[in-house]
Amino acid sequence: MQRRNFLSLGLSGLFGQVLGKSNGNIIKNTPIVISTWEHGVDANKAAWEVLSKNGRALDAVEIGVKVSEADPKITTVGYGGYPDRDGRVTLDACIMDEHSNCGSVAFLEHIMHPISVARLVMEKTPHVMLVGEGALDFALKNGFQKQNLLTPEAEKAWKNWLKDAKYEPIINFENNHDTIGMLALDAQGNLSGACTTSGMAWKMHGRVGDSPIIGAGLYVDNEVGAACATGVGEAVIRTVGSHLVVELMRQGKSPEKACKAAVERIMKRFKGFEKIQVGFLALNKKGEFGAYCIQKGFNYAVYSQKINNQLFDGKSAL
Ligand code: SD4
Repeated sequence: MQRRNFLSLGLSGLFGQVLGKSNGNIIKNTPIVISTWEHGVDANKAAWEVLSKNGRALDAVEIGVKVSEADPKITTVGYGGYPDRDGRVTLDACIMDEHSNCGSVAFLEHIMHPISVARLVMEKTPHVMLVGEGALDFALKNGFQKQNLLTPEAEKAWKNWLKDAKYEPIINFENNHDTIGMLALDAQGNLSGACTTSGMAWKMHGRVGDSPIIGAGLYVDNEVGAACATGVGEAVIRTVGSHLVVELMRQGKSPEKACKAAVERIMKRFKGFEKIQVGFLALNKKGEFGAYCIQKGFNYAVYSQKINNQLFDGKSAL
């Protein structure tokens, strides 16, 4: 077990980790929330506040990922996110509920909580997706404040990057702080999911990744399960990864096996997969969860009555 896991677990966590792994992550668990990477632990705490009071999974995932969006230390999501090659922070996010309602924003600037704008797109418009200026106008008209999201630290990192200005995405960027994807199953047995990111650091201005694309970065089917993705979005979009994971669960695969098959699909189709990371996380209708990724180092946080908000290491192909 890695040191950070050990430190964050405590005794009940350790028990849960063994339990989780020895059963191949097939613990019946309702409600439950799972989310990508180590910062998922703090996000899960906020989501659990909702779920443990019999709240709706949709509210839980929105409230949960907002924690990461507002944290300036997380340089891959929301405020404090690293900018594109022109020094502009542009955000992508989407949300999906148990009725297959979904909302999304992409290439959105100046708004700290793109996930809440995505939810409003879902609830207040006839559309699924708003981008760029249109998404910003919509947010401002609905009471969101315009903010500078480029922190001094992120600006410094960008200026440093400009010296070479090479676009070479780093595997497991920033010590396991990356896009947050969160999936929840509530006490009523309903699933929802959310995904939010500042995208790949130093991307071209205007680039949109998988995270706001329903089916790629996130997919929820309340009859079957939910899945989300992290890593190089271009590879995820090409395989419509999260939708693929859900469809594989529909065919009877466990969450982990479904994620593994989706990762293998990417490795078969994506030249140069050895140099990139993609990780999938999945939760089915029974509260079983699992993950799989290309490279070692992907982890995810799980919070339920039985599992005390602990980190699991995703199994990897390489
Ligand atoms: C993107 N998938 O914009 C996001 C980035 C990410 O872990 O998830 N990094 O392509």
